[in-house]
Amino acid sequence: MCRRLLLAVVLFLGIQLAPSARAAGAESAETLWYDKPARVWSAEALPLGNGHIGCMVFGGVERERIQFNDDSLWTGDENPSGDYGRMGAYQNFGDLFLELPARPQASGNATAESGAVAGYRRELDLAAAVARVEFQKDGVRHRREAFASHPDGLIVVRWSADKPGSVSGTVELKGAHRERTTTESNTLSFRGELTNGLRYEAIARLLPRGGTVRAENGRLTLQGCDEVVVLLAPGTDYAMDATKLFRGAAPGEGLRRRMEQAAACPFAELLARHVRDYQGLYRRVSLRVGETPAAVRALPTDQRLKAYRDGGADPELETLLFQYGRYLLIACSRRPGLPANLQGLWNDSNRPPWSSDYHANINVQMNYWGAEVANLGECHLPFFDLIQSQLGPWRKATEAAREFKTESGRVRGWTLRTSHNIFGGLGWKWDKTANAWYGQHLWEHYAFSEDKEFLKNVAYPILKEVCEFWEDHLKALPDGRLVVPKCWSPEHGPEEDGVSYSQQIVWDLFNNYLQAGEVLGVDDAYRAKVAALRDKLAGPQIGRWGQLQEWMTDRDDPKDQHRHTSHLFAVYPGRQISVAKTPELAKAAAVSLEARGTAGDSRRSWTWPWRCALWARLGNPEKAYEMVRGLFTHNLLPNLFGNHPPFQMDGNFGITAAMAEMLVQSHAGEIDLLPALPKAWPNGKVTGLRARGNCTVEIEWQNGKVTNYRITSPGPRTVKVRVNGEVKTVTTS
Ligand code: FUC
Repeated sequence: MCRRLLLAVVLFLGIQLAPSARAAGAESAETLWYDKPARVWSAEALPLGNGHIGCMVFGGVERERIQFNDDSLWTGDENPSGDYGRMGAYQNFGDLFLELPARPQASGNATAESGAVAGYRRELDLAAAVARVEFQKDGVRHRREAFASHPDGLIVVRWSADKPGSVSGTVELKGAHRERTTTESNTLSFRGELTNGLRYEAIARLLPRGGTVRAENGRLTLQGCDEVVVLLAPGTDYAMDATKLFRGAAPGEGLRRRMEQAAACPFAELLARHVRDYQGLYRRVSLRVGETPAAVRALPTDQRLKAYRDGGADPELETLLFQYGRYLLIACSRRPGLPANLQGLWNDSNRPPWSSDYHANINVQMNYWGAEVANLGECHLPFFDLIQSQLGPWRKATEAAREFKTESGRVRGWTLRTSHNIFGGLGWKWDKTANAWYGQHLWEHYAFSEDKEFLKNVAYPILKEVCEFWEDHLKALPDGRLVVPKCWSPEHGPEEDGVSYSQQIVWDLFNNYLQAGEVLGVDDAYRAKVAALRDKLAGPQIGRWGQLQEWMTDRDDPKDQHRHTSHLFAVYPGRQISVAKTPELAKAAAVSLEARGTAGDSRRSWTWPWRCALWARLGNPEKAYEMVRGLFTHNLLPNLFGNHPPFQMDGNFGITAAMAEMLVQSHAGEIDLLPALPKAWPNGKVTGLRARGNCTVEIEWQNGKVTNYRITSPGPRTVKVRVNGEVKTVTTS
């Protein structure tokens, strides 16, 4: 039964089980590939993930390294001090090594250096979420495939060869915290406890075919196997629940159960189940914006990146990056699990940059900008799960803070410091309006999905609570306008009242709350109150050189290249300013954005995507495209990871969102098709992008004009669509 099902699935999905013989130029548009093993973890190794556990595959010949993570392996706690240094950090879990046997040389010394290697290739196949490594050595063709399975909850690695009995070597499992690895029949494992008491364990189990396995010096030695499948599962006792002090059951039992279940399935079945699950998300969107010349397409990805940087055209590399953002989000943000952190899920250090934390002044938000529009709404949910689970400690921290004391003595709601961990702990300066920015994500999930249960039970209560916080904390100026007191335009300028970033975000919150209340038909009186507050907020201002002011004081410097474009929030991801509704302000926003330039501090992983989306909203396709090229040219690593520097994942997620914004927009009450299509993409097709109002959009275009489009929704509905500059009212199918 199992096997028949498997065969059907394999045939149905057309899974590439043997993609090795590839003609030059026939590279899949959805594959990253290289002709050398990775040496540098962040720049060259290739990421896999099941939404919760993941790994980086190096593709070594003599010694394959698979560095792995679990998104809950964190030090730290509730951190009442708010001191960033004590907030804790995301930790490396460890490594799995597969090593070829050392060969005796003429001198008789054993050494790992041996025969010549030919036909080397390593790849990451985004269409199947599988990493593959192949090479020929001593007359044997070796093949290693790895994937991280969401349905089976573990990482699966298969090492096979084209000649029977040719898989020999050692398998090692090493923890990143000096644990002792134990061996028991075909199993390696280690366990430990972090300084905060978090318990963790990792298990690797070998399933050999043919040959022998024996334990030796804490490692397993394979001799003359036809192939071996390694199942790898890390886990912790983290529970996303403050009432349980963020701890649950010790991980061992669950890991062993998963191992047993997976060990009973043939590799092909594990693979088919994984691919079916993954493609259920990944295949929803397809994108073509042009054809890459065959000679360029045939190059390894790192060489293609170089050619692109030299000014070459490679539209398929652009769509590869677009899909890579979707791939990465599926790989690191699925229920049950934590949301994508600064490095997504992938971390090889116990002291990662910025603790690999959740940064609330742009980074974590950007991670999720593409979730809805790129048709991965489910991947947005771990972010909301984390927010909900942290509310208790965040309320407590807010109540205890000097900054938020009120005259009545009562503190309602919560807000955030710039960084946070997974135990309710906050770190560094307060980023007061981050609460409202988080609220935007909750609203947007509803706006795209129209999931009323979600709106009622999850989004609305949080939006209302954050409105109450701001009701209590806005300050009235002598002229009656309301301002956010003593705030900071992220990492730029003085702390003062009425900073544009904060004003715009609170406007966005109030507006989202009002719409949410209207949809649910609740809280009329409170809605009237919030509407009045919104209309009194000090609004965006145009300054002395025609720019959109970053502060109430007109002090913007036209030469400023600061990386943050916080005062343009109202254009994207907000919707207070638009070309159609507020043309003067939109013009001023363009002046500010142009002045920020693209040099110096403006070159960061996340700056290009934000500016790309901003230009897309401002209706400037060539500028938007310049930002796509800028990211490729200045802030991508050979494995196409965003580079802040160092490696930071926001740029990958952000560029997917921004490219989508060039193709479809739906923030202004209509579905705008190809609102910012650059000359570089004259002909193309996109399917599966989402628009607000639970719509799915397909567009074909030729010579820059829409030639065909289809808007679908679960039931027929009337929507306004802007097509080739003309607004039409259509009924969806
Ligand atoms: C914000 C940014 C930095 C960096 C850090 C992780 O503070 O200003 O550029 O991305 O987050």
